[in-house]
Amino acid sequence: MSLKVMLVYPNLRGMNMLPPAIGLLSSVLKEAGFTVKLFDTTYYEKLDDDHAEADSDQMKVDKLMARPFKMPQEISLKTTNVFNDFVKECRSYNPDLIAVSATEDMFLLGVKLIRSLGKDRPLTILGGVFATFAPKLALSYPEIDIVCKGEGEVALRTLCERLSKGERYDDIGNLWIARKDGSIKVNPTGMVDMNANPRIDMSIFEEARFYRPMGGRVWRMFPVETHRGCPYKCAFCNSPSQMKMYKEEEGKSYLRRKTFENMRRELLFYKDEMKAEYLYFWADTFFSWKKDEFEEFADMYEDIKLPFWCQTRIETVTLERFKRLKDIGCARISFGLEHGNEKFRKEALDRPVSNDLMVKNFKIVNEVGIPFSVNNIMGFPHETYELAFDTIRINRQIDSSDRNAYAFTPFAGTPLRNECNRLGYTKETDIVHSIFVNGSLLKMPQFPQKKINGLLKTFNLYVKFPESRWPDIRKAEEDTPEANKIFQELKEEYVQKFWNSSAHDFENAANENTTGATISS
Ligand code: B12
Repeated sequence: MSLKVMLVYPNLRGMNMLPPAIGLLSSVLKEAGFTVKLFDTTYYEKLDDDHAEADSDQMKVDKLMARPFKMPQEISLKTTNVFNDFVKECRSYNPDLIAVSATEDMFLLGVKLIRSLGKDRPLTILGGVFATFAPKLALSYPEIDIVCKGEGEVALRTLCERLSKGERYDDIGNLWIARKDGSIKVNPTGMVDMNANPRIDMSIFEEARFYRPMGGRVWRMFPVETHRGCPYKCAFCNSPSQMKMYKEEEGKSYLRRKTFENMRRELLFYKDEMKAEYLYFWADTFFSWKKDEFEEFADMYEDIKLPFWCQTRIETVTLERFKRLKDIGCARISFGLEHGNEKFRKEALDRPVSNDLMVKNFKIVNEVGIPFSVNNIMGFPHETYELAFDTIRINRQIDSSDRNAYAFTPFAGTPLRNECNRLGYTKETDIVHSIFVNGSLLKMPQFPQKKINGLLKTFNLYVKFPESRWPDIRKAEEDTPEANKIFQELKEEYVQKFWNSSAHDFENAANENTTGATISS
């Protein structure tokens, strides 16, 4: 009997893009001859009391951050208890190893799932961004036996090989192992060869996981890997810390890309075998290509002819590049703006770019005609209510098709998390969770949570309505029945004016040229 692994993906409902790590690790394990199954919590109607009936995509629509959409009727939610189901699945499958992939927000749900198995449970391993940046904290939970710091392809396969042969596994690179005496065996961190990886295993996911809303429609959509790493240094993001970690521990740059041959093989698989309607290039900064690489990518992609989404920094925009990007199928793009005050953005967030350049480059994207959304963050340490209005003001100068504002979240391993610890807003041992439900997590005297959450709620109204309406919008910031009534009225007016009008006709036209998603099984 081959070794059996239960991959676990604790996830929130409505967080629909499928996790590349799960698909990749499944392929790696199957290629080595192991048996793999997935337990994925995405389509549970209710997870636990922390998440209630939270649906992240629907929340975006409610806050005017994304267009309303209808998931195909065939996608039905599971109304059973997620913990009972997990116990049942584990009892019948009887795995030798439980392997959880989690972001920080989802870690505690993963812990609860393992806890539901009781004391007599299989060996467990945790990987992903939280495991990478808080390995000690993760191992302080008795539910976690092993943590994978950094990339897991080689580490997980080696662990399974050793387990299947009954050999010791406490010397495997990237793994941190909890010992019975409470100490931790730490092994050095190493990088994998991206080009030696197999293609992502799609057969492990249920069919419903292939559908995701984008621009008000639901598409059959798949994630594509081009690069790993990001050349920028944003203080709220984990990616710069990942670059730093590998530089310090391995002396190498984490910023790498797949060969174009490998990318093409993956693209053709999605197009021909998975019948993709849309692709999702998840690289942090799509334009972190070296000189002439984008042109090479564009030539390779040209005949794939599938619409795609990507994200990049506004500094990387040029008219010539973006015309080519549109020509080859870019149907939507996201940019992080994050904060509208130039000085604050540079000093507190380590994003040195001028407002003038941003506004100028956003105009280029409009000129080319690629619909785009702009990501903003509110509630940074040291930020104030007044400073947050600079973010609203700059968004008013940008003709984006959509925009969003999220609460700053102090993720472990980021420079701003260290600042939050220093200021006493967070402790080393805090784990961020329920961010979609709770909004801002920081209790800051100069910018109280209520004020941050009020601005997040009304952000799109402030950006799109004339300033003469701001006194009404201010009333809607509160969380009282009267304020919520005003908010609902303003929201209806917003939908009428800005979503039901002919604004961004090019986007509607682009959508009409494609077939909408349907589910066949
Ligand atoms: C694609 C992506 C998504 C996808 C898929 C998410 C997922 N869980 O995989 C979607 C769109 C759903 C998404 C959503 C969100 N994301 Co996101 N996302 C990314 C992105 C751009 C790439 C991740 C990725 O797929 N990489 C490719 C795979 C192959 O690598 P990997 O996931 O790192 O996995 C490797 C290792 O970590 C390890 N590993 C992973 N799992 C396991 C498990 C085991 C057992 C082992 C041994 C190893 C292992 O091996 C893998 C292969 O080397 C990263 C940024 C980045 N560059 O990492 C942000 C990132 C992960 N996202 C982030 C955030 C904040 C979010 C959201 C909260 C955003 C939001 N406000 O909506 C949600 C949370 C979703 C959730 N439920 O987990 C943060 C996480 C911060 C944190 N510390 O938790 C990141 C790091 C970006 C950032 N700004 O810093 N995201």
